[in-house]
Formats: sequence, C-alpha cells, structure tokens
Amino acid sequence: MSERTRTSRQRLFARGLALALSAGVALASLGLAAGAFAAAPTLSDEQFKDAQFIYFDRCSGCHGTLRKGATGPAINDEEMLKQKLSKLEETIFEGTDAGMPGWGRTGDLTQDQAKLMSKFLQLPAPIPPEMGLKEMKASWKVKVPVAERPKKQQHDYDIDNMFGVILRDAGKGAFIDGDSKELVSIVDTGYAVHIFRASATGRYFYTIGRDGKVTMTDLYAKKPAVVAEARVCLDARSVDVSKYKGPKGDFIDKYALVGCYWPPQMVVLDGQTLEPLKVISTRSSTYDTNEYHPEPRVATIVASHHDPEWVVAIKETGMVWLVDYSDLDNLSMTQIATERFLHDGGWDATKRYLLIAANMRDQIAVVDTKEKKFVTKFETGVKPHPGRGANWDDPKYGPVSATTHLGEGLIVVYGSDPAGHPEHAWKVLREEETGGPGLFLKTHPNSNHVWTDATLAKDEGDNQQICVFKKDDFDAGANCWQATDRGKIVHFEYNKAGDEVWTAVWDKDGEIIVYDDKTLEVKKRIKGDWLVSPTGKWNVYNTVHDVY
Ligand code: DHE
Repeated sequence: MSERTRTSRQRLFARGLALALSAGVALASLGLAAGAFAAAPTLSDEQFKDAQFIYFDRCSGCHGTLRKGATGPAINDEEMLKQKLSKLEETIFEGTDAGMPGWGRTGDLTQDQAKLMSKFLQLPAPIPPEMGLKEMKASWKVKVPVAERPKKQQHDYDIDNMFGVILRDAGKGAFIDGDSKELVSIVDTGYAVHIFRASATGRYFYTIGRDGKVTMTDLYAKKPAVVAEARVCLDARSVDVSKYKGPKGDFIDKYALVGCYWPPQMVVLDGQTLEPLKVISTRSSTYDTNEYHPEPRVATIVASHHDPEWVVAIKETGMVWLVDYSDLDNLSMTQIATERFLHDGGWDATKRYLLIAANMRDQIAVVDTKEKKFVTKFETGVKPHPGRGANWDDPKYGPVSATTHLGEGLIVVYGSDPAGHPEHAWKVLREEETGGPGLFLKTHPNSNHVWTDATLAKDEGDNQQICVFKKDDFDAGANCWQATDRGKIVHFEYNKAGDEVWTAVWDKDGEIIVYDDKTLEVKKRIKGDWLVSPTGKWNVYNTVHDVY
C-alpha cells in the first residue's frame, strides 16, 4: 500500500469516528469501514468493529491507541505484516514471558478472537476522534444539585473507615462499611471502572472508567449515590482531586482532574458538580530526543498537600508536569524531565517526593515537588509496578520505600530519606523474592507487615498467592500462602486503624478477603452475587491522607 493510500485511509477512519462521536456513540462500539489493501488481510465491517473493541478493551492500555508502545512494545502494521498470522495468533492467545497476558489462557479471548486480532494488527491503527468541552458538557449530568445535598451525614457509618470497591466487569462501584463489613450501596460507574479516589474532605468518592466516564458519589447520603457524572475522555485511567488547604481552605473539594489515555489530554472539573472546566493537551515532545509524540497519555496523578498542584506523569514523553490549579485562566506548569514510559507511583512518607515507575525502562524516577526538580532515577528490576507504593522505617536503613515488579517476582526496597539518611537515599537496599510477577504492595504506619500479590504469575495457584514481609525482619524473606483456589489475588488496602488488610479474589464471582494484619488470620470473607470481579479497593481515610 502506498503512503498516500494509507494517509487517505486513515483520514477516512478519523472522519467516520468523528461522525459517530457526534452521534454519541462510545469509542469501543464504533463501527469503521474496513477496506482491504495489498498483502493485508481483509476484515468485514462487523469483524473490524469487533476487533477494534477487543483492542480497546485488552490491548490499547499497554500498546497505546495509536500502537506506538509503552508498557508493551509498539505494534507497527508493516512489521506485523512480516510475521505469520499463526505466530501472531499464538502470541495473543498464549502471552509472552515478557509479561503480556495470554488472553486465551486467561479465558478472555477465544481462539477465533485471537485469530481476528492477528489480522487486525496487520492493518493500520485507526485514529479515534478528538474530544473538547462541547462533547464533554453534552454528557455532563448533575443528579443531585449541591443545594439539595445533605449538610451532614445521614447514617451512622464511620465515613473514614468506609471502603470503595471496584466491581470491574459490572461497571459498578460498591461502598462497604469497614467496621461491620456490611454492603452500604452500589453505584453505576464507567465501563471497566479503573480507580477510586476520595475528595480532600473524604465526603465524595470519584471513580474513573476505562471509557473516560467520571462519577462522584456523596458518602453523606443515607444510601451513597452518584450525584454527578461526565464523560471527558474516550479512554482513561486516572483521577485525583485538589487537596491543598491553603490559608483559607479555598481548594478543598474544589476541583478534580481526570487523566485521559485518549485523546491525550487532562481535564479539570468542578469538584462539586463535575462540570468540565478546562482541557490541557499533553501532545508534546519526548524528554530525551525532543521528538514530537502524538499520544502522550496521562498515567498517575497525585495531589500535592503542600501546594495547589497536581503532579501528573505523562507516560510516553517521560515528563512529570506540576500543574498549578490556583489560577486556571493563567495556568502555570513546571515540566520536569524524568524517564520514558511513566506508569504508576505515589508519595514518599513525607509527601515531598514523587516516586514513579518508568516501567519499560526498569527504573524508579524521583521528583522533588518542593524544589520542583528532578532528583534521580535508578534501576530496580524488570518493570517496576508499585501502585501507590509502600513507605516504612527500616530498622537498619531508616525511612525506605518499595516496589513490586510486573516482569519478575521481586520486591525492591530503597532509601527515601535524603535529609536524615543521605547515604542510603535512592539506593537499592534490599531485594527479596515474592510469589511471582505482581501488581501491588501495601503497608500502613501502624503495621509491621508489607503485603504483595503475584497477580501476573502465569500458573494458576501462583497467582492466587499472597506474600507478607516483616519490616523488623525483612531478611527472613516472605511468608507466602495460597489465599484462594479460584481467580487471582489482586491489590491490598488497610483499614483506617491499620490492623486489617483487605484483598480481592479477582474473578466473575469475586470475593473480598479481610485479614487480621497481626495474626495473618482471615477475619471475614465478603461474598455476594453483587461482588462481580472486584479489583481495587480504597479506605476513605487512607486515600484522603495518602497513607501507604
Ligand atoms: Fe491499572 C492504577 C493504567 C491494568 C488495576 N493503572 C493505575 C494507574 C494507571 C493504570 C496509569 C495509576 C493511576 C493513578 O495513580 O492516578 N492499568 C493501567 C494500564 O494501562 C494497564 C496496564 C492496562 C489497561 O489496559 O488498563 C492497567 N490495572 C490494570 C489491571 O489489569 C487491573 C489489575 C484491573 C483493571 O482495572 O483492569 C488494574 N490500576 C489498577 C488499580 C490501580 C491502578 C487497582 C490503583 C492502585 C492504587 O492503589 O491506587
């Protein structure tokens, strides 16, 4: 196919998508004309539409909407055409040792779907439409106006110890009372909802769906319910709020920020109503080669407690942007060069340093948000993935932080106290094996334990393990056990007191297992037909105060 033909074909895709968007159709359900071209496979419109949905659902998170690569490698259609379809199909079905899930092995794709995807990848990536304030506002709904919301909480639950739990495949969120473990309410969120974040007062819980739908739930209501929602991206993973108190508390619960994967931009919303207020494009150049990147996606967002700022990781360009929200009309921003392929991260114990994984570079990057400067970066292991991370006082090294890894079963502990322990700061101090390649780790200042999962371990059984390390005897290695005989174990959260740990059995008939953090005994197994594919879970107090 000539370059000219390709360009006009892509323009055609874009036009088709834009038209569909104006009709209010979701990205994932858009039907695109699938023309054939020399040497490339042919797909019917229906097949192309199905493949496009599967790509959005399973592949774009790692490989990018435009297939430019990030956590997974770039997928160039010309390169794909050089490969045998049967080989591509096998990779999609079986996965790779580099950490790509085998979508057939996990039961998410059939053999026919893997075959379909192998053909889809030999076609050029369709370019989805843009999205501006006009489209966002068309989707914006205030279900309970601010004036009609209760002045005080309408129930006796301790809001600080409530948990928001993702019901991923149901596109819902559950609110559970941390004391009684009683289900308080279930709300509709976005498709394949990704994370929850609490507002600065803890009154509201915000969710972001993979389809870019953001919702806010009022925990003061007798039965917590969504009070506002909007769709501000076509693909998204992150949301956070304004946490800076300031001299007059001006910014508390004032704004929310959604980070989009597509279009590559972030959106500031009113924190009380979710009215979309401002779009900030992330299209820019890579930190090192200074080349234009068409799809720099927003990964982690962390809200500063000491400045009116969001700390935003721009994945593909390797930049951390400190976005000052004190004057949206005269927006100022500090753009800090770190490392490419930024993914997830959080604060050190003092909430001064952002510790963020550049996962395809096997590094953790450190940003000083007080001095507003890059500090350093260092290698940890194959694809670090800390979630928000874990911070504690090590008896030998002082304040440390840690990460797990997507590519190997390894926990790495490094110094994170440059003021008190400069000799250990940003140096790898401890390395211990976990149960297998994992996604998350968690601890709490009141606990002697650090919990890790092994969600990405290839073999069933291995991915059902939990491993726990003792802070006062880390060298002893992990105490690991198989916590379930179905699904996968994923993600941990402590209760407010720091004496209980909640984890999820991630499958269709999910379960939350609540452990006594001291004895490691099961305290409660929360079950119910409503508990569909639980993944992340957040305690209100710990999320407001960034306790991890
Ligand atoms: Fe996540 C955090 C992106 C797959 C559950 N995930 C994040 C963040 C990003 C991200 C950028 C950080 C948000 C922040 O802190 O502001 N996640 C992605 C992907 O791109 C990826 C690799 C593939 C995709 O297509 O989505 C991906 N994530 C997953 C999963 O498969 C998980 C286990 C279940 C799911 O929802 O699909 C999953 N991600 C989570 C959770 C967090 C998260 C629970 C928040 C951790 C926390 O403790 O706050």
